Amino acid sequence: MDRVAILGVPMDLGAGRRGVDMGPSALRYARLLEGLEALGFWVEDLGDVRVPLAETLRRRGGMAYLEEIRQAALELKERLRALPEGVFPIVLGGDHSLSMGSVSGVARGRVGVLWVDAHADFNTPETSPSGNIHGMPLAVLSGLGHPRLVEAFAAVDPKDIVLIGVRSVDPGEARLLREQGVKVYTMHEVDRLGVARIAEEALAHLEGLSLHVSLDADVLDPALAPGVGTPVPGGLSYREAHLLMEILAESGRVKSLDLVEVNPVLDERNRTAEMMVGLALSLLGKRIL
Ligand code: 5AB
Ligand code: MN
Ligand code: MN
Ligand code: MN
Repeated sequence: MDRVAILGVPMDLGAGRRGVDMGPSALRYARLLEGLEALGFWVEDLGDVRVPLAETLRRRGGMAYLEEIRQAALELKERLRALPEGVFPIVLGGDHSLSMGSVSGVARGRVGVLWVDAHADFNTPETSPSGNIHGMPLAVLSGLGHPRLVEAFAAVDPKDIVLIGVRSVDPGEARLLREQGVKVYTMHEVDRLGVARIAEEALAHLEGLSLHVSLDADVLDPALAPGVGTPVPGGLSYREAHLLMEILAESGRVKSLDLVEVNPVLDERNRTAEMMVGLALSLLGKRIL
């Protein structure tokens, strides 16, 4: 694996606040491509998936922009499907609803999903307190939720999912996670067990599977990464986040990555995007020595 493809999804239609549509620009500006090249990868930036501007659309209640989000995620899915085998895709978001397209696009047969996020993103229209679709992608991928999304994107066995860094879960969502047998490491477990043990357990839990990492910027402590729309205190430290990426890199099993939910409008001098780029480089093998 020495080729990386970058694909942006400038979408904020699934989020409650505007601005994550600028995430792909911020991540590129933080020199992702140059960093990857310095690691020795042959990198191609494939540009952005087309996403309509919120200003040109009418918002319709809960499940707002359902069809537009579906269409953008479908385009992402098709573009990932079209990549030659062995190319490592990095998808730049954009709100987390895009991961319906990224995970289903890379899932050739069974795939293990590492969802690294302050939130579980396991709501359905019935359990969601907000109606925002970026709180639903992991449920949709597991086959739960709005039929228009499930028929397009259901792609994973919930038992092949591991959540890490969680500290904000809605009541109905918690029940669904338990029912579906999703493996969840909350911040409580991060504090008790440490990230190294959790990474090793997660790799063992997903034994034999190729892995997709979906990294939501809000898993980081908001003091470190203020550029997110749904901050929750008590997140991963710089060191924990890097160690997690390094252990996953050592496994050699990660085949694709999402960098999502970076909101430059809420950031301080692009530091959240810079942090995310640093983590991506660690996941792709960057070492101190
Ligand atoms: B993110 C919340 N659970 O459903 C909801 O940033 C927040 O992709 C979802 O993790 C956060 O609206 C979605 C309250
Ligand atoms: Mn998320
Ligand atoms: Mn989140
Ligand atoms: Mn968010």
